[in-house]
Amino acid sequence: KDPVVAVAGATGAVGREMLRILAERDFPAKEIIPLASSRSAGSKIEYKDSKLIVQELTEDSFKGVDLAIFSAGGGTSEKYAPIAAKSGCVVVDNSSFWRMDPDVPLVVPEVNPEDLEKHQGIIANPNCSTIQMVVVLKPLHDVSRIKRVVVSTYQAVSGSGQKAVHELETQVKQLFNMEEVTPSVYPYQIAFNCIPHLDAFLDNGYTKEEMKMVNETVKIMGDESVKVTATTVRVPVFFGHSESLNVQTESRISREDARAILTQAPGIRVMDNPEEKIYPMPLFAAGKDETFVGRIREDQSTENALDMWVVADNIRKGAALNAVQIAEFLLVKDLVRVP
Ligand code: A2P
Ligand code: 11C
Repeated sequence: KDPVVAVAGATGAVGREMLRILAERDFPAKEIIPLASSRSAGSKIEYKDSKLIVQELTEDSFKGVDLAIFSAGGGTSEKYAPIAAKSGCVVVDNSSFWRMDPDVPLVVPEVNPEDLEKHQGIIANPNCSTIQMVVVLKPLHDVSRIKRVVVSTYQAVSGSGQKAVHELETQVKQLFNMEEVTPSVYPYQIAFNCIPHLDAFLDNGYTKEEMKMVNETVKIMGDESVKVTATTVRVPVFFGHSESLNVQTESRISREDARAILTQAPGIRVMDNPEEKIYPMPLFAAGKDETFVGRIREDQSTENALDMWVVADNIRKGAALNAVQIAEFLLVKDLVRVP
């Protein structure tokens, strides 16, 4: 029997993409219910050939709902995910709120789908910058254990939601018209700038976004010995996060072997032909499902390390697609039920 599916945050950047992906992949749902705040209740949202009416998210929203995908902010997930699970609805949550809870699996289907078997009603979708990194790390780790990763990110404004996409668009127009720019989502002008500050700073000098990459990677890979250090940077790109990775392994993996391993791995497209100017870029990764890898080379400065450049659509694989893939897996394995 096909499940009744709710999408909480259906009017947001990720929620809209979730609906598009559910439709594109013809997700077998008996009914799709778009939920958002009272601000957008009653508005219409397209799904396949029909228009769905957005409903206000309330404590009663999950009666008769089998599966809910949330992307409406951490506070909303904190409050409503347990209410949904209690009423028998399995939640796939895109916020950061439940990710590090030991009872909540944190899943990237290409990496640790087996963790879904032990869900208790809530499943967490990792941070976008973590997802595209672990998709690439896992197949290498399976060949030679990863000891250390140094990552620097170049993250698109869509990671901060619809308002931030609008802010970059507006600032570019204003600057071309010689008008003054007033930042609102970001602490500084984002147009023609790079901001090394995503989310709040912590006492250790890292930002929350950077520590998500450290802690989530260990949980997803199921290996505390994988050490990660991250510098996360916001860049004036609309869609598609890029990452420079330096990956140190226990034994040597040659450039050719790395290409072969990654070519065979699920969810990855190797785009690595420097002579032909072929390498991944957000310009081409936006709107695509795969995680793209290129500029693969052995690190000349040390032993057993690889450098590479990884790009993925942060709203698709980094959020909406990964969540829908989790939902598909739950359905196939008959796990759309709260134990
Ligand atoms: P709304 O459009 O009604 O404000 P984004 O990440 O692009 O900013 O989108 C956030 C999403 O989360 C939107 O769909 C937004 O709905 C929804 N949302 C935000 N706060 C709440 C809330 N308190 N209750 C329900 N939905 C919320
Ligand atoms: C960004 N990674 O690009 C953030 C957005 O924990 O889900 C997602 C934050 C999260 O701004």
